[in-house]
Amino acid sequence: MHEIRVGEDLRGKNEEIARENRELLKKHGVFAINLMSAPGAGKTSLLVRTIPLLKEKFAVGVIEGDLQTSRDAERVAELGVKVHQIETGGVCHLDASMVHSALHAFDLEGVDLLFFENVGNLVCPAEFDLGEDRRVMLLSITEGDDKPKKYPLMFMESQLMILNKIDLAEFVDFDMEKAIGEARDLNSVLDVIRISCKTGDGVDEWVEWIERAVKAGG
Ligand SMILES: Nc1nc2c(ncn2[C@@H]2O[C@H](COP(=O)(O)OP(=O)(O)O)[C@@H](O)[C@H]2O)c(=O)[nH]1
Ligand SMILES: [Mg+2]
Repeated sequence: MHEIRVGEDLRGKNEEIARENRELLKKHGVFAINLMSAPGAGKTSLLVRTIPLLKEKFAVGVIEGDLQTSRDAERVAELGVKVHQIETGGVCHLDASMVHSALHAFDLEGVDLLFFENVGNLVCPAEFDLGEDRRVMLLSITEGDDKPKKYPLMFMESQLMILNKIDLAEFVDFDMEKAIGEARDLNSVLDVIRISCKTGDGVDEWVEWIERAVKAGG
């Protein structure tokens, strides 16, 4: 009973700070995308592929969430965009207060498109609003086509599912139609884009999705 109450308090507090983040981002004209997936699905690879294309159109910033190490932040910083690292020290997701501190460390006037690379985990990140405008989840086809049913919240809470690593399709038994069908049973308006961060297939479609989302606003 006690544990449940603590959980609810934490979540209520998170909602409050997420609202503040959303207002802060709006005030500075920043559009924010929260990228979520299991570890290794390709979040950093997607950013590395996409940022050079986006840099022509947007002032891009990235908040990198990692359990430990700043390796991803270093990979992204090499692309010449603003990066802020959050090391969660073992916490399995980013939360609104971590992002709040990071937003204050950023010069938001110099940013108009901000990505949050969440900690690799298909469960906890979906429970924490960070104040983002869109939620995007990656499912790599090496993870199995049964994931939507096993981790429903992540699929319900996202606006876009990216099916990544499609270059490996001939080597893995991943039924794309089944995975998409089961994800849309959970979320009938979920957009889907098939991508390979290795070959670049589908990356243009993803950039167009971002442009449409930014135009539509938060
Ligand atoms: N074959 C293939 N490998 C990929 C693709 N995207 C990412 N990877 C590899 O998957 C591993 C994990 O990628 P990473 O971007 O670090 O995943 P993250 O943990 O979600 O940030 C790396 O070895 C990448 O090179 C892809 O589209 N195809
Ligand atoms: Mg990463």
